[in-house]
Amino acid sequence: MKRTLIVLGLLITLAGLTTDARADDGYRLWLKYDLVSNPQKLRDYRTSVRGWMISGSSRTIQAARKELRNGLNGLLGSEIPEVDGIGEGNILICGTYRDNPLLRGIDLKDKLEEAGTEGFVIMTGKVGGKDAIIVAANTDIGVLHGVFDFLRLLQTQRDIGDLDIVSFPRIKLRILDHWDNLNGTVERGYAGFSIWNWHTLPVFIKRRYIDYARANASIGINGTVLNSVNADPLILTHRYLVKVAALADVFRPYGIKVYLCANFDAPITLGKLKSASPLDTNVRKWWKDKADEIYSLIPDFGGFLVKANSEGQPGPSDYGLTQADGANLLADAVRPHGGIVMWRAFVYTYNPKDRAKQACEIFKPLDGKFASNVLLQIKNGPLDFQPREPFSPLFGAMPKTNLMMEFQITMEYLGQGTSTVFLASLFKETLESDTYAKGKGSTVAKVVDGSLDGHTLTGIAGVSNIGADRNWTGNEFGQSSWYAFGRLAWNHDLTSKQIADEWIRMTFSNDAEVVASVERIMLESRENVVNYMDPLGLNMIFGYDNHYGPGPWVDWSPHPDWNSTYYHKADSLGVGFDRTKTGSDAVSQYHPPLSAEFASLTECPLKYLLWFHHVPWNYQMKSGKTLWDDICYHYYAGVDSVREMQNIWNSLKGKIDKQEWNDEQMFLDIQEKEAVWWRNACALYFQTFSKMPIPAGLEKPDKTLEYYESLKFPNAPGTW
Ligand code: BDP
Repeated sequence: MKRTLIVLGLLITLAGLTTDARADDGYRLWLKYDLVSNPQKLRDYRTSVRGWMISGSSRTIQAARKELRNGLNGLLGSEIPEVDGIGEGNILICGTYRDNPLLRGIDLKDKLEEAGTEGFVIMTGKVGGKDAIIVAANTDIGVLHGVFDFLRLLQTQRDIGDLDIVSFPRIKLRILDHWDNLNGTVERGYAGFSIWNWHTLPVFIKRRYIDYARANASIGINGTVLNSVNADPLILTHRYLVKVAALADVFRPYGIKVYLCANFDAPITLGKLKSASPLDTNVRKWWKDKADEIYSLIPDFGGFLVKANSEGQPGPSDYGLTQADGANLLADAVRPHGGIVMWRAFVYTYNPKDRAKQACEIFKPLDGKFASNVLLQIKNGPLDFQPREPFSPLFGAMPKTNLMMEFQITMEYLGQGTSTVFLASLFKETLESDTYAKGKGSTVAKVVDGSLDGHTLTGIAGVSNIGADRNWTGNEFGQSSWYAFGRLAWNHDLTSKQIADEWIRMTFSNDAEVVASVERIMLESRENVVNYMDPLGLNMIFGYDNHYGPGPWVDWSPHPDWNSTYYHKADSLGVGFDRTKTGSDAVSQYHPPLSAEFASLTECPLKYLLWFHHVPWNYQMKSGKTLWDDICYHYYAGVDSVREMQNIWNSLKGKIDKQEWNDEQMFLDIQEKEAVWWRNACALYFQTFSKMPIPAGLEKPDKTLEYYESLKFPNAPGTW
């Protein structure tokens, strides 16, 4: 009896240990490959995939082989053999047309033509008279993308009985921009230090670099900019380039090219030249030599990303030259090697009238002046990654220029690392906006994918939210926005709901209740944060420097356009920025009929009301409420919805991995407190102008405005 008890005790302890050991820390991202939970599906999959084969021997095919082995064995719960023939059938056959003779018996010509260089075909069919599933592509990287997509079908428990998929990217360059500094910190990073360890490179290759490449390849990302836009010129020294080459080598099999942010003054700081002027022949030679050096180390180097004449960065304006002159200087240097330049449109100097107009004023006259290997990289809104902005009017204003999108995945202005916000809704809102550049239907997506103006060099970038935290993004939900960025870059027709559904199934569970509940949290999350931070088109009312928390009162900056008061313009009459003809006239940067719609107080979409109009506090809204009451209700609804997110999450206890559930519960707790902080601080601050009471029935702020104004966060992450 005693022995039985001891054994029992031991078993219980072991079980406890095993459970703990299995607690998920989020490192595996959406590539978990845990056993398929639905028994019927598991049986189907085991019947359809009795074995698998993949042809070719490149490093890319080796990576795909490894992924298949781990993926299938994990998902199907037993070793699925790699075979060398079709045997009795029900084999998964992967490869290029060129490398796999078995595929030549099937008519794949049209499908493969559609798939292009990075896409793939997945179909069920007969090979040698036997049932098979085929993952075919024109290139090895296409095969790898197809393998990831096939595994996704199993991970999300789709039916694989009758597959007929052709998938290809709509946008050519799908890039993550890291704002990582060489000292290991990350500008606006909320998930710990940089994942690049520059000190131990080029020799030490962290497992994480490979997993980074796998994750990106699984969603079709094909480029990475390794360093911050506020670029340290040192990255271009030989010492660092060797390290960059080591990373490029890790990423190459996964179809990911490396790019670097270049500092425009590098010829001065590194080359000891007197000037960095594009007109100076020594400067031109310096960049050409530098490009030659880079390409000798990294033959497939992608090119440069440049922030010039913005927030203290050097640039061509220092020499009285245009942004195009600057971009073309670097473009000339990389052109012989097939490289490109992504030149940022985030350029502004202090403008007392309206900073939101500047990018258009600077760049529109330069349409047609950029070299063919330059892309102009434009932030989604005219200002700066706010929780909500209308799309930048540059999309639709420069038909002769390659225009690329820049989104921010790291949530500098959207609750940073502590909030749960699924950004697909924000990305989709911008991409689906109609510019009317060539009449109705001229969406931003069509500008970016090149179809509107016939461009083939197209691109989309997302400022990364990845850091050294074990789960990559700090808050695990941050992974969903990284995932969404890649999926939309590949196919912007996917809906936010489809993407959320995939991510939840791969990350948490295929259980119907979990999927539906988490989907609700995710799909509403962006609007919730807008409501308690920046309702009705308010923007830029953040804490100074760190951009953490509310700071509508900030009015002391030496840069007047870094003050919140510059943007909300609250006074005794009302609130909001008049961008109509009576104000800055930014509305006229949009095409009709949008310009007229935005300019009209009654027609302007409510979500942009205070972006375009200075509206009286007692203005009667369509809802029947005064503007003041409406603002208050939005702030309060924002807090209520975070509480609702908490309720939904709490209802999932026991249905999601314990550690993942606990972590999110704590993050939601922080978010609820932050939402209340935002609501109270903003309501009290704007009340000093409106002089109107917070509507009856709403809980009153429990602290004073002075209290909120006194809060300081000197060590908040990501501080500049
Ligand atoms: C702002 C960030 C700043 C970046 C800048 C940029 O606060 O850290 O350097 O954007 O995009 O939003 O260059």
